[in-house]
Amino acid sequence: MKNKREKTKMNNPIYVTQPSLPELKEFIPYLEKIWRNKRLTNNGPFHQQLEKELAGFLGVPYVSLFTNGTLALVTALQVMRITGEVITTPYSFVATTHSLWWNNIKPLFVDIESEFGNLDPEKIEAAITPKTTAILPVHVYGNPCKANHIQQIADIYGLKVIYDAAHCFGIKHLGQGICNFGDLSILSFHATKVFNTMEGGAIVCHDENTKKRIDYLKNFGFAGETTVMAPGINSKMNEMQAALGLVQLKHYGENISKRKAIAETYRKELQAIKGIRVIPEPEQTDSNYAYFPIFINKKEYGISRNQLYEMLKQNNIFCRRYFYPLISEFPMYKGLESAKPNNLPIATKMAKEVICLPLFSELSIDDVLRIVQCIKNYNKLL
Ligand code: T4K
Repeated sequence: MKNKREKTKMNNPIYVTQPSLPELKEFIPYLEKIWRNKRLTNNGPFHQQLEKELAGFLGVPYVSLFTNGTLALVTALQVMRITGEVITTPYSFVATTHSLWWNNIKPLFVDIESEFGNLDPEKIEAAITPKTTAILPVHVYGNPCKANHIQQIADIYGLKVIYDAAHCFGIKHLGQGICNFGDLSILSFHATKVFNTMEGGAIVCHDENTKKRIDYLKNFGFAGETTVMAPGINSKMNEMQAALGLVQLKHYGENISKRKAIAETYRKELQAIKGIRVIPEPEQTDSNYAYFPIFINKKEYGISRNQLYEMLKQNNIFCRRYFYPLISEFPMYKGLESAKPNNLPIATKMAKEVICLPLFSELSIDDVLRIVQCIKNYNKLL
């Protein structure tokens, strides 16, 4: 018989994620420095240091920090002067398409491929119209898009490519930082991401002039004390966020190792369960193990995704159905021709089958096995 304490531990609530934080005492000296020099925001010393350190760490030329990933996306579209219509995926967090809405751009939803859930390059060309100016793909769950194929299409049609790389912190693909693909990439440093500054984000670009333009646009459009070059917005990262980022960066490697061990345990334990599909590990990629999505085939598994989701909840395991509903199903987009489910059969199916399992660096392997056991218990075929 388990004692009371062990039983309570067995039933601890487990959430889909939990932010990694350094020990408070490591952060305090940074706060003391901010208090001493009274530089709180507007490209302060920690902000400048983090931009440099991140560029080195991510293996990219330039990083511009933002207050969050959504404003980085909205600004990235303005940096490239994107207008008219943009090809994008419905299988993402709603901020991807909202960034188009905020720029008065019409989204053209294109279906995804079924292996990783990324925009399917084979379907892009058919969706291009004379008003199309860009492609906005997402490396969903941190699995790389077919970037070379997407670039080929963009080059033929003269389109810009802006990657929503919100899930991609630290990922290397084909021997380089993943944010080197396309014209621009955006990152998110939200609390739920593998690297967090509580809220935060960035645009990665390839040249100094573009970085200048980004930095003007995130600071009201100011290009000097009295010159305003465009109606920019205020989306600057502050010094506390930047300082936290500097401390977080020191612990990134150890956090990723723990995530990797968790992901490997899930992969090993779940592979034999009928009706559960796990995304394969992408080739030539150093992953960040940001998410662990599984896909439930009701017929083979025995119960539906929603039933499993509810049953896990009853066991105090709080998963998320990223990304259900599809963005194209939300009221502000569902009237669009490209949002019709028959245009998006694979995305519709994946959104119906997905559950993201808990994955964060402090999740114990015991808890992972508890989650796996629940999933096994509900499989009528076991
Ligand atoms: N593009 C993509 C592809 C994205 O996925 C996102 C954001 C963006 C763009 C926009 O980037 P940001 O503007 O956010 O930088 C979360 C996040 O809010 C969102 O950042 C993220 N994607 C999305 C996939 O997930 P929710 O609504 O699921 O978060 P929430 O608050 O329910 O948190 C999930 C669980 O995490 C909670 O059950 C408990 C835990 N949690 C959460 C927070 C915020 C904590 O333990 N502590 C916390 O502080 O959207």
